[in-house]
Amino acid sequence: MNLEHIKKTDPVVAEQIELELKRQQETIELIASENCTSLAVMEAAGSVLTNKYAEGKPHKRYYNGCEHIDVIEEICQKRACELFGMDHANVQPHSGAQANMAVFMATMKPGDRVLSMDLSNGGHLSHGSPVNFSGMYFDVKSYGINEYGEIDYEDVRKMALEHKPKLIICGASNYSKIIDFKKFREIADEVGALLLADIAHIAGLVAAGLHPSPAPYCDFVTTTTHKSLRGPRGGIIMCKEEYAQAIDKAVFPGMQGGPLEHIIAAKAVALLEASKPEFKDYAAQIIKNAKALAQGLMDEGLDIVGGMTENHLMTLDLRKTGKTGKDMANVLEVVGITANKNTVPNDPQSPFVTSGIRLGTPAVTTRGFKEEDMTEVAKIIAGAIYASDNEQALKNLRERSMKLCKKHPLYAE
Ligand code: DSN
Repeated sequence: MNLEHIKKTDPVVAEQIELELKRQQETIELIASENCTSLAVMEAAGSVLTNKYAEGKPHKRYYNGCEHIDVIEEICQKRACELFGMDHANVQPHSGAQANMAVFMATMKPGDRVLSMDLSNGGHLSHGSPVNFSGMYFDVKSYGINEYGEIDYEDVRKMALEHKPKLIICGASNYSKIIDFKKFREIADEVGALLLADIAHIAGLVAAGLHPSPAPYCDFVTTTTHKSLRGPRGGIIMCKEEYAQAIDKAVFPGMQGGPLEHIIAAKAVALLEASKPEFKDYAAQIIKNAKALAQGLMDEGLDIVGGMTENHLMTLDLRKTGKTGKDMANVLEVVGITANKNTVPNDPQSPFVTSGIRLGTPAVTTRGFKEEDMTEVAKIIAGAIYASDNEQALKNLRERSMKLCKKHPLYAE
């Protein structure tokens, strides 16, 4: 990776970038929302487009000199609509949370009611958590998951009938089962609610046709672009044509100023990559790897919330081991595996401690890990949890994880 200029100008920052590259190369990344984007995406993100102000929409800007920016942003919008089968795309949101915020702003007034998945059951902060704008300004009712780790659609229906929300949100940041968008549509129709699918986690699987698409059923679809979709860090909102104007107005001038056109160019590159046959193979391997990891962990005697995963992620339930998510995520770091602590349903621990660890396979799949590698990863994880106080055992496990990293080099060019 070429850092020629920054090394001269700012060696302190350059050194940290190099160290971060080394960290990524030498650790097994199992944070379910992370990925390793392509060099092509990074070139776009690091391009001269960062210099340009382009408030407004293509061909309706508040600044001159946007002729190339317009072409890029239009290409990005078109690629998003084609890939996900939606009428309209706004590719300017800086993040998934801001994409969701814009949908709230476009559809509701403060105090209006929303029905969404509870954060501790796998939802997202921006779907109505009390500490987030969504929970502060809107009246939020939440559904959760049952003992099988699944959404109970009958329960969602009952809640919708009781609370009559204006907006229903489906989509999660920690849910390992297929989401039935059709059922959500039926519930939304029964109570006259609008339906938003936040597919941030599963966007890559949806793009590859390996998870049912929300497009036929949802009024709005939001996503981040940096998770399983493997693009730059950012967000996109897609919607039915009738909501296009309201969404565009909510993003700008409602919430944001100048769009990050270098990131929009990188989103365009990632969307093109995601439309290729190789990406379908990649997404299929993400799921195979997740299943192999889940099976490996269960074979080692560990519990997974809801049992076998159906997508790219799972939550390890540590309750019967007597260990916490916080401690075990730190132990995994010692053996060269990065993951995050996560609550499990009815968690006796606080959200800062937790009894679970969320694990996902998009990033390791990008590196080329296959099922047999995931079985070895499962053994390393189990070994670390069972021998968390044994320094020598952890050292040996670190050597095994390093061997896997060397077998599948990252950014070696
Ligand atoms: N922080 C993301 C995740 O880890 O799932 C959600 O925004």
